[in-house]
Amino acid sequence: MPSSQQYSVVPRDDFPDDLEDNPVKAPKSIFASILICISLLSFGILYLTLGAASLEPAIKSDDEYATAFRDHLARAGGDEYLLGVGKADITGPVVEINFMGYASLPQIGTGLRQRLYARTFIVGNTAVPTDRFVYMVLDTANGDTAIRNGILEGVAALGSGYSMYTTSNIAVTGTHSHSGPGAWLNYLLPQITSLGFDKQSYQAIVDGSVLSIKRAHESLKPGHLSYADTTVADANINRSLWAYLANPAAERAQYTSDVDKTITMLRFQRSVDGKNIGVLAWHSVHGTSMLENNTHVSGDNKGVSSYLFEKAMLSDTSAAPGFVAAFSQSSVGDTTPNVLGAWCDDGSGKQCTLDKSTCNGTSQACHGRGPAFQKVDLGVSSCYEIGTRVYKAAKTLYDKFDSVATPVQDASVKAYHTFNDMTFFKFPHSNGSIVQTCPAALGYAFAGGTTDGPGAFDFTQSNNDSNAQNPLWVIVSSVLKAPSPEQKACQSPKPVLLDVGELSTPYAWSPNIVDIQSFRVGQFIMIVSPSEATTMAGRRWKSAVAKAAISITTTTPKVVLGGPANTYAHYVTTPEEYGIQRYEGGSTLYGPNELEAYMYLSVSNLKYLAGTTTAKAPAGPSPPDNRKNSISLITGVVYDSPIIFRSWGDVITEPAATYARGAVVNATFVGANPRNNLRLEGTFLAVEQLVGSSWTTVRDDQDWFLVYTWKRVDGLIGSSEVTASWETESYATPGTYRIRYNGDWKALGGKITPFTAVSKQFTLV
Ligand SMILES: *[C@@H]1O[C@H](CO)[C@@H](O)[C@H](O)[C@H]1NC(C)=O
Ligand SMILES: *[C@@H]1O[C@H](CO)[C@@H](O)[C@H](O)[C@H]1NC(C)=O
Ligand SMILES: *[C@@H]1O[C@H](CO)[C@@H](O)[C@H](O)[C@H]1NC(C)=O
Ligand SMILES: *[C@@H]1O[C@H](CO)[C@@H](O)[C@H](O)[C@H]1NC(C)=O
Ligand SMILES: *[C@@H]1O[C@H](CO)[C@@H](O)[C@H](O)[C@H]1NC(C)=O
Ligand SMILES: CC(=O)N[C@H]1CO[C@H](CO)[C@@H](O)[C@@H]1O
Repeated sequence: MPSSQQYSVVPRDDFPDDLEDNPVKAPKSIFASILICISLLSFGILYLTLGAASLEPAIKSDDEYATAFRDHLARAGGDEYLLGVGKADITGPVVEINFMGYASLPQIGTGLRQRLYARTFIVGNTAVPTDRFVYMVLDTANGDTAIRNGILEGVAALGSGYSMYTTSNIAVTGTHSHSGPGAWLNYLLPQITSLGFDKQSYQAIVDGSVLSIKRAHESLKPGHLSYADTTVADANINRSLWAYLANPAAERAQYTSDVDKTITMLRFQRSVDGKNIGVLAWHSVHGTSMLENNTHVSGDNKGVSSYLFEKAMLSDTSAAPGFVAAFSQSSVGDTTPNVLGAWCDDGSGKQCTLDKSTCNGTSQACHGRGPAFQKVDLGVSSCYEIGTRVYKAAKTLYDKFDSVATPVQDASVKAYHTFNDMTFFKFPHSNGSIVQTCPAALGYAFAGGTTDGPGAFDFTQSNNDSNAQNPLWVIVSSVLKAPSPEQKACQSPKPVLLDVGELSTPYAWSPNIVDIQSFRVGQFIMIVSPSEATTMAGRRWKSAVAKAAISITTTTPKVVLGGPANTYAHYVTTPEEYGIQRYEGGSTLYGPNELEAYMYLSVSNLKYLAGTTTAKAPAGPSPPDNRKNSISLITGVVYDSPIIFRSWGDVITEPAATYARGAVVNATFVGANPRNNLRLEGTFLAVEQLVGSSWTTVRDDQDWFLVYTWKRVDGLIGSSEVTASWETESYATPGTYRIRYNGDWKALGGKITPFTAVSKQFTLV
């Protein structure tokens, strides 16, 4: 069965033509005055017709919708842009590959809870075809140099119609999920726990990302943008309060919270009928709801927020088919979704210490607790809950958007990208002194980890035994060296544990050359950060840009920050937080002046976002491309055989005859390794419902509550089994169902053959 088309997760848009040949060319001033006139008129008519009490009438038909939209548009103003959205599957190998994020050697995939996606938003100037930008949100831990290079090559290969998409205007951000396959990264350090680089894992992300750009491009149509903010009180807390408290009291007093609780939403609305094609939102919360002992692939809490939003839009008259909702990561550095605080799992019943997050002197027993931590389900319930809280706040904002949003205006669509080498990079501090950043280095606090997990890349902690288990670590540890005196002084007061920026054997360990990039549409400015900014670092960075941007925008600038993007440059804290050297300070790679450097680079390059400019930012030095020379100790699939006395397509354990809603329906099949075929844009599992006399797919791999688990039965024979678990939802419809499993087995000679298996039917009451 199942070719990709059958399970296409992104309904193709209904109008594929690009409007480039037919741009809207009305002079702006005339357009604006007409808008104002219509605005006054239509408001009057609307007021008379509907009466003051029902200014936001319930909209029933598409025609009514379009009429209401035109009225709204007339009231709201705002310029017209070329807008497109696209979404595509980037789910890499879901088993036998180490997860990216916690850098925990035992955290190796065993299945799939939710497919991963690239969500792409294109904004263009209607009159100038080259003035565009492409903001991508990937369900991955971060953006990356290898991935970005692959995407740039893939887009170039799409042909001349795509020549306006370049290194300047493509931003690759990650949601910072910690529950997807790794082994796709450009630098050695994050490759260590994944045992190197895996071409399949890399290619899945690149191919899906390129497809999402293609879809976004094909959907380009004139439309309007507007933005609004809301807050979500209970979806994040600060996980490094001790460091945050080192920031000046007067500065902290300007803010009501020690984490950023804001959701900023940018709405994409097409002109033709006023339907919304997507929302791009920024919110700050770590993708660490799924715990370090979870081994099912998912998009973590941001994956849940997008899933719920897109699902709601399927039956919402305001949304066009193919609606894309992305939640881009923002000032994530010191945030955690474990909102009940960090507690000692040692029977003491105490909270971890504020300054060091330890219990009885060590960090091992200290764990953050999510809202549903009592469930002891590897974070699944807490993840769904945090994702739901953000979704609900975002949806509430969306529902009243017309009455609260600010239209984006001024036709300028601008982007720049430049590489900057942070190795002893000298620049003017805002206080007038010349200061510098340093080659990348990680401090001792890095090895201490966080309350969300005993530490990203925490391979040096504890003892020699765990190190000995990692063959790649054994290979590379011999080249470790002490930092140069210059580096030591530069990084002070950070004590250097891993001098990664001064290591290039066998190849670069961490980026010294980082991507500096920003986008602008009208007064809306996007800082694209390679590092995870802490709350206060993000605030300082955004306000420095907002202050400087007044000179280039025609109305008050609105600045957002998205990342980690384009490469993975760990964290950026304020200098005061850096002085405290908690995990985030220990992971601020380029020393105490890193934030100041980012602010300087963002502000000094703002000139490339000026509406009148045609100047391009200099390319800067090239970072190393390690795709070809990366180590890989990851073995491929050798062959599959069915379990003895069984065949492909056999069901080992059938579901029961009847289930009550809320129960878990399990079916176990003779399985094969899912790395044989990732089934991108397709599905491994499907729940089919009997409707009349035919079976209709009602759940597939994109659904949170349908879980795929793969288990090796016998390594020598090559046999395995797959369990489909449908955690039936309270909203599931009673009826007759069955479960389908789509697999692909590999023969000894390498030939891969698809097969399908179907369970017995069962009843859900
Ligand atoms: C997973 O890890 C958490 C701590 O982060 C722990 O409380 C929980 O018991 C673990 N679950 C299992 C099934 O090991
Ligand atoms: C704390 O450490 C001390 C000394 O190592 C030990 O005796 C005590 O049992 C520990 N307490 C808890 C709650 O683990
Ligand atoms: C400016 O700040 C830097 C970094 O904190 C510091 O080293 C320098 O002394 C300061 N210069 C002045 C003039 O205050
Ligand atoms: C690990 O370290 C312990 C002492 O810290 C030592 O006794 C042991 O021999 C070491 N093991 C290996 C494999 O080096
Ligand atoms: C269903 O399958 C999952 C995954 O293998 C397993 O963890 C769970 O215990 C099973 N539940 C039942 C009721 O058999
Ligand atoms: C606003 C907020 O949630 N602050 C939290 C920051 O972290 C400390 C320590 O975990 C909590 O006690 C605060 O409530």
